[in-house]
Amino acid sequence: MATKPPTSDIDENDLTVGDRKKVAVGVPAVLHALQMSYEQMGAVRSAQTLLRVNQKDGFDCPGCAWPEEDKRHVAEFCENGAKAVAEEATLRRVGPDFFARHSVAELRERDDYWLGQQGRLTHPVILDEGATHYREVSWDDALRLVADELRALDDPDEAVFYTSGRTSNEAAFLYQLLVRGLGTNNLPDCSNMCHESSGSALTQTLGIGKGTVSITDIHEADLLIVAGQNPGTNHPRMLSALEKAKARGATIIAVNPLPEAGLIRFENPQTPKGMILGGTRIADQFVQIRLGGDQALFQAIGKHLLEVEDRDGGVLDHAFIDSCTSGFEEYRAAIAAVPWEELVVATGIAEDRLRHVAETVRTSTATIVCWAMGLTQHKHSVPTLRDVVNVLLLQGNIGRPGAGVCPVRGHSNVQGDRTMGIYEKPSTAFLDALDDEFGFAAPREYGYDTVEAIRAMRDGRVRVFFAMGGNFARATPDTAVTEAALSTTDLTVQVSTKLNRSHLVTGRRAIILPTLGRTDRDRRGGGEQRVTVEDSMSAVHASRGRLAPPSDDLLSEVAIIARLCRLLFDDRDGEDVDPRPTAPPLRAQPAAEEVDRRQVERDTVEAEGADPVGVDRARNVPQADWTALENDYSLIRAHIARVVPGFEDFEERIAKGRTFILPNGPRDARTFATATGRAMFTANRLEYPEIPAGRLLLQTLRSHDQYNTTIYGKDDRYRGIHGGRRVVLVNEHDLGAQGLSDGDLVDLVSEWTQTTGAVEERRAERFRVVAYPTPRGNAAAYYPETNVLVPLDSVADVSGTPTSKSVVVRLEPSAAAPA
Ligand SMILES: Nc1nc2c(c(=O)[nH]1)N[C@H]1C(S)=C(S)[C@@H](COP(=O)(O)OP(=O)(O)OC[C@H]3O[C@@H](n4cnc5c(=O)[nH]c(N)nc54)[C@H](O)[C@@H]3O)O[C@H]1N2
Ligand SMILES: Nc1nc2c(c(=O)[nH]1)N[C@H]1C(S)=C(S)[C@@H](COP(=O)(O)OP(=O)(O)OC[C@H]3O[C@@H](n4cnc5c(=O)[nH]c(N)nc54)[C@H](O)[C@@H]3O)O[C@H]1N2
Ligand SMILES: [Mo]
Repeated sequence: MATKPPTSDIDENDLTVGDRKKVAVGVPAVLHALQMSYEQMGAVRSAQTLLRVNQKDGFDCPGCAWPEEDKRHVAEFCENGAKAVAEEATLRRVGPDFFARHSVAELRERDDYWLGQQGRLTHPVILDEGATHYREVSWDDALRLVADELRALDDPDEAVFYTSGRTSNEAAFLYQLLVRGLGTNNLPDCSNMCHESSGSALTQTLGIGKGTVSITDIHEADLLIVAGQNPGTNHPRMLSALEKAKARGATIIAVNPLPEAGLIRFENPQTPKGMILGGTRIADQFVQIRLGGDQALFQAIGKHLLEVEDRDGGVLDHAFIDSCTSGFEEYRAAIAAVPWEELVVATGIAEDRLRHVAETVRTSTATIVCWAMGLTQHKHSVPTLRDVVNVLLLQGNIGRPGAGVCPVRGHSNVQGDRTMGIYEKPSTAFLDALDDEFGFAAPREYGYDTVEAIRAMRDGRVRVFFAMGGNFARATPDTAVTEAALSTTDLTVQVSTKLNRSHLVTGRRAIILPTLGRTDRDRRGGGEQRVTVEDSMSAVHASRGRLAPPSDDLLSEVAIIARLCRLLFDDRDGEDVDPRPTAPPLRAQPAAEEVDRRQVERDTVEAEGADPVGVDRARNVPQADWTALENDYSLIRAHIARVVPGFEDFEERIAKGRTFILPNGPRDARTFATATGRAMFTANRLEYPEIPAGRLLLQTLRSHDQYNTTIYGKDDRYRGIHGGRRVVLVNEHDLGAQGLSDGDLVDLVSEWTQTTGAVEERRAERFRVVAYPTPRGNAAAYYPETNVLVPLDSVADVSGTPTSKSVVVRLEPSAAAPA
């Protein structure tokens, strides 16, 4: 089943490399976004759509999770937000006729760009066992088949339910309920590959797995450190906030192996000044760090602060350290023991430069550290982020204006999905509240995260793989292993908006369930439905699409899950289910006495210490009026309000375009729900990657023309690369040392040493070498083409996140014949 992913986008003749851009955004960005919108949507729909992005009665941009400013611009979108919208609101369609024309085998030869360009999915389709083509199937038959497969499992842990971060709060909440109602916590999500390291480090040290700043804090900061992040491409609206902070006198330090355009200069297309006068220089200091050197950088900053404190005093916030933190002495001792020479080696930056950065931190009155994947996707990411927290704690930079931690999230609702319980390691408090609300006993045993799910499939322990969005086959590491793993299952189910490779790497049977996106109008139960999302700064607001959906036959994510719940939890004797959205509820809410009876049953089970999984599964299911929930999402919000802390009066608080901010102990009151009840200093052993002689450390990153595995085009304008994606950026001195020159074709071969000492090799063929100002010993190439090189077992300690920014490779002259 698993074949090599296609390499048809290698086109050496089209690929050109020009000058790098020093300015991000500006007029070319606007033109580029509009051009793509027109191509996909036409002029009228483009104007209708783009004007509604992130407006108070509009829809949440499906692009990134950066918050909206309170005073919205008329056009509150960025180039890449506009591309994300165009990609979803496209007028191109993939219907049953498309699948009749193209076999799965043929589609598997197409690259990600081609697949995405085909348009929106319009009908449920099924790939029968042994079939060569998907064929149309009714919603009823498709959902019944899924329910039957799930019911037939020997053990609910034989099913895995993935989530990508575009799913709304309402859909996410219902989805996790379905999964726990079945009896498993196998809820891996994209976050496992993304900000899991942030969550792990922040939960331990601050007692909350989220950031502690608001957009106002960004504006009011005195110093912003932006580490391991490329906002010019991935969070362009963040540049406006940084510009505002700068205008008020903030200093900005960019920490990155690459001189990314957005960090160097930025022209704001939303202000005439930005267009005409040539923009702001964003970063005051650019710290060109070695890949994986950030822990050393933050240890160096902490070391300098402590040294100056010992000498002159006046550096530390003693009142805060004494009253709000634990572990300070252990941290101080550990940092004192780290030699400066080692910090210099790990960062690749001279001691006086490191001290200069640290002096900027010392003199700052309020510091925020922002970060993204450059800090989370390394083996030692969790200790790195704990050391970020240490530095902030020294000066009391948590829980006061203009200060704090700011992990900048990826997907537009990835943070909300977690808040709604999409998590393989749910807290007992959450499960208890869920049990009480729905009268059942949710399983307590932790489920699989993304990497564990792949291992379980590989080892034949999973029969059904279900994905709520995303592109699992392409986003995950070790492509060959993952594709083989997926194909061991009996059934793969994808709820998707657009065609992608995960539809082509299937189990024995496969089903695609097309769904509505953010921009689509969602009419159910006679009314237009809204959904809600949470941004990177814990602000919750409603989102409502206005466009006519790509086909009348689409169901929302909520409707799909509600119907599955009905089939699984109500229809246990196989009675017929009326699919009409306006149908009366099949059953009323359970009577109060009935709920009480179930409560007694559950208490008995718990008192006897039995595993809830041992409960009679046929009776231990959540109780709700699924049809009513399907037809009125405010009823789901009413459940959320009773289960999830911070959502009290949910419906009222999102009325009329209002936004509310979820409670955040560290930010609101300097309260820390940690093991010590205080913000925790931690002593972390210094780690940094070792690069064997003659090898390079490869980071896999995003170009300017993609949204994760969705490829918008083949240009990476700011980095000067056009017409192709199979490039590897290498320092020119490393090229010289290896006898290679700019323009050569090479294979990338990753080398991974197993715990047994055996060395495994993985190969990605035919990449054009580009001489680029990355630190010596470091290289960069695009994801997802290079996922094939990331070993499944190469994950971050504690968080289990694949080490996508840290892959040891060697370059070999390419032997393969031209494509
Ligand atoms: N247009 C667009 N927007 C997006 C996305 C998209 O694909 N396209 N993806 C969304 C998602 S899911 C996410 S998670 C975010 C991702 O946002 P980013 O994290 O900005 O995405 P990457 O391209 O992975 O960029 C990583 C950055 O970190 C730097 N870096 C790599 N390794 C290190 C290191 O060891 N130390 C330091 N200091 N820097 C390092 C790289 O040079 C690069 O600038 O963006 C979101 N927004
Ligand atoms: N090597 C390497 N690997 C990485 C990374 C890296 O930097 N390097 N980054 C990692 C990160 S940060 C992340 S977040 C993951 C991303 O992993 P995923 O979230 O799995 O991948 P996406 O490409 O965002 O998923 C795109 C697909 O989602 C579907 N989709 C889009 N909108 C909707 C919607 O509203 N509803 C539904 N149901 N489906 C929708 C479409 O069918 C589309 O094809 O990849 C990770 N993998
Ligand atoms: Mo992400």
